[in-house]
Amino acid sequence: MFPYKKYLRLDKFPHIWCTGCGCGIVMKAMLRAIDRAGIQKDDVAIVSGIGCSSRTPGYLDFNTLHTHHGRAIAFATGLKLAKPRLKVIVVTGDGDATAIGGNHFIHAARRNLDMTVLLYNNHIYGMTGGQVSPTTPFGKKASTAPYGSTEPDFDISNLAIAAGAAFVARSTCYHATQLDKLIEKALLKKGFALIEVLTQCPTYYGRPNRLGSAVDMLKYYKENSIPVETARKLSPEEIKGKITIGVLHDIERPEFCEEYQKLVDRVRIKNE
Ligand SMILES: Cc1ncc(C[n+]2csc(CCOP(=O)(O)OP(=O)(O)O)c2C)c(N)n1
Ligand code: SF4
Repeated sequence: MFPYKKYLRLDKFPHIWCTGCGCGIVMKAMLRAIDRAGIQKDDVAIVSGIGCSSRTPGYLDFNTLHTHHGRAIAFATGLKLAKPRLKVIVVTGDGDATAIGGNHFIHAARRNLDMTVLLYNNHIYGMTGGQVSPTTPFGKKASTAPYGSTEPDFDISNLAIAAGAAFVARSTCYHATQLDKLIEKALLKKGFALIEVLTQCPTYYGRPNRLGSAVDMLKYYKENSIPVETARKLSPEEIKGKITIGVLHDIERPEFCEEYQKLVDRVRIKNE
């Protein structure tokens, strides 16, 4: 069995997550990916905001920062610029990253800042009781939309691609082993790398929307996901309502910290 205990702060358990929550599945995939990528604990910094998903770093034995709601990427930006040798991983929720933290998210992608963002998309504000988030699908119920949301939802992966991210992948909690490989690829990528993971929240998203148990929600991911290679051969009508999974985008672009360092070096030489 994978030696999870090597990476856990066992004194912080039991965790806060509800039975059947997807957060633990993503956390374990991240640990396997770090291990496979051969990255040492002391070379990793994991930064989060506030939310059920953002509790993840508290359970992990790395350099960790649990910051303010929506500000994980802002803290991670400062950390990466001060210590560029660190592998910076941001763990965030759909509310944290695309509502209150939406500007940090798009600008980090635009700058192509070297960090891996692991975004747990459960389509809801889990921690505060199931309010609508920017990824709640149109018509789905939430505590602030008891008759169904009347807003269109963000496609987070497309948002990151449009903003300039170098690497974007999507997966689900059902596809846990694929998730390891995608996170590993993201960790090894230079630049802004996003992994959007569809994560079941049976408590505040599943229950009001009558989606069944956590297992039923996982079955939904299984039955409605299609690999990106297949999706590319289908028409928009054929992929409507489907979850496209895999590496959606992988390009080379100048990275922010390196460009910044070049500027510092140029100015230093000029002033010597
Ligand atoms: C500045 C600020 N505004 C609001 C909150 C309350 N708050 C805490 S977590 C949260 C939403 C979390 O949702 P999400 O980021 O999707 O994470 P999840 O809990 O679903 O994993 C909110 C609104 C806060 N802590 N700080
Ligand atoms: S409220 Fe939802 S996201 Fe939060 S711990 Fe429970 S199941 Fe997970």
